[in-house]
Amino acid sequence: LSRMLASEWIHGSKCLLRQATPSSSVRMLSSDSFSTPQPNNQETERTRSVTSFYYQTAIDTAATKTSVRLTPTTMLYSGRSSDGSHVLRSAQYLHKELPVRIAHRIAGLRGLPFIVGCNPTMLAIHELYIRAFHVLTEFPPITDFDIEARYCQMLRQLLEDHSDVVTMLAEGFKETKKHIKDPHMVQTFLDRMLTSRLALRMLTEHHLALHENKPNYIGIICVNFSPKTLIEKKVELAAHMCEVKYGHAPEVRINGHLNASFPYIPQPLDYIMHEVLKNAMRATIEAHSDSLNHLPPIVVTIANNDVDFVIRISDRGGGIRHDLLNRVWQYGFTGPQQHTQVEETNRGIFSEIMENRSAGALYGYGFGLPACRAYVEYLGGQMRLETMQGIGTDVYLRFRHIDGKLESFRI
Ligand code: ADP
Ligand code: K
Ligand code: MG
Repeated sequence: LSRMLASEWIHGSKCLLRQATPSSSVRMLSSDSFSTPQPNNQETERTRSVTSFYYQTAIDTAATKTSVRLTPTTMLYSGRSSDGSHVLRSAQYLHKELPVRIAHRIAGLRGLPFIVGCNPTMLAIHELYIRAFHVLTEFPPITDFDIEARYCQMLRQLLEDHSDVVTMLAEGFKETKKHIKDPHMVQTFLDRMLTSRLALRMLTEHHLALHENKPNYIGIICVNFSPKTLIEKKVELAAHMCEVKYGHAPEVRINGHLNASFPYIPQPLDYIMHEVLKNAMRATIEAHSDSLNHLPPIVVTIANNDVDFVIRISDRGGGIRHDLLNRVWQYGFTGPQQHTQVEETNRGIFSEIMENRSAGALYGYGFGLPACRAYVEYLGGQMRLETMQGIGTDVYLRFRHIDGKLESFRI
């Protein structure tokens, strides 16, 4: 119900809304903490339009403010105090900052072409953001630890409510693809949306993590982060997914600066490594479908220095064709599937539906490469891809140190 209300704040048109209300409303309602009674009389209608007007203005005002971005070192050094005052300060910063960033996202959503913005999934995302703006701005000033604890509770709920947003964006754009004339618009919108969401989640999770006393961590910053350990963990997960789908997975060898360790934020790297490894594994399997028992290994090399650290993922998955090389960086582009022996069994309409669903986990939305590049660049780094057609692909991920010789990124 409250999704309907908020959707109306977006477009102010009930008939449009009725058509557009998605069947997935259950998902939205499950975490609804402030549903509104059915508006069935004039009184409620009036209240509703007043509320709607108020939030629209509040959002517009917030959207004109610039966000205050922090360096990880600031987060690191403001992350300690014996009386816990740093926790209150951190919450006060978020209390001011989050609505501004959410308002920027809402402005971005509002700037989408009408036909895209009307898509039910896009409307649902729009509404999640308006609702987040509402809860965040309604929250009283954080003056003591009790209020701060309630604030954390609310943040946890928001993180949970927004956990599907990337999948929803992928679905929303897939559904509206045929109406989009300007692919550049999608690229810019999604780059901003995804990196801003990453930043919002990092800030929020950092604050929540300040309450935990996890060894070697200050908030979300690991003080002795080891790339090798993270890579090993991600290899295990990707190999498992690959085995579930194909019955086989290539071996992954890690070399280079295996003992490197330094302060870093593992969370975004976790996502990026996962996507790149999945791509390398899929390519390896598909290029060697006739010799699944002798798959060439994927080699991951780590190189660390006092400015940045580099991770190279080399596969022998046959490379990327010239005509696809630019398209692989487009959101929503997913390469043609080479049929493997494993997949060719059991075809038929039903098994194809099932397969697509499970495939979504390993690949399929075409978000992996572009999202990774947007994240890497947000983190002050670079993502490059070198491919040798007929042989394989090298992906280079370069990440700026947070305490290195050169200035770090800001979150
Ligand atoms: P998805 O994996 O969902 O298709 P991505 O953006 O991760 O989306 O990748 C887009 C396409 O780029 C893949 O479908 C595949 O065709 C191609 N690709 C990506 N990485 C590799 C690789 N290492 N080797 C060969 N092709 C690749
Ligand atoms: K892609
Ligand atoms: Mg992928």
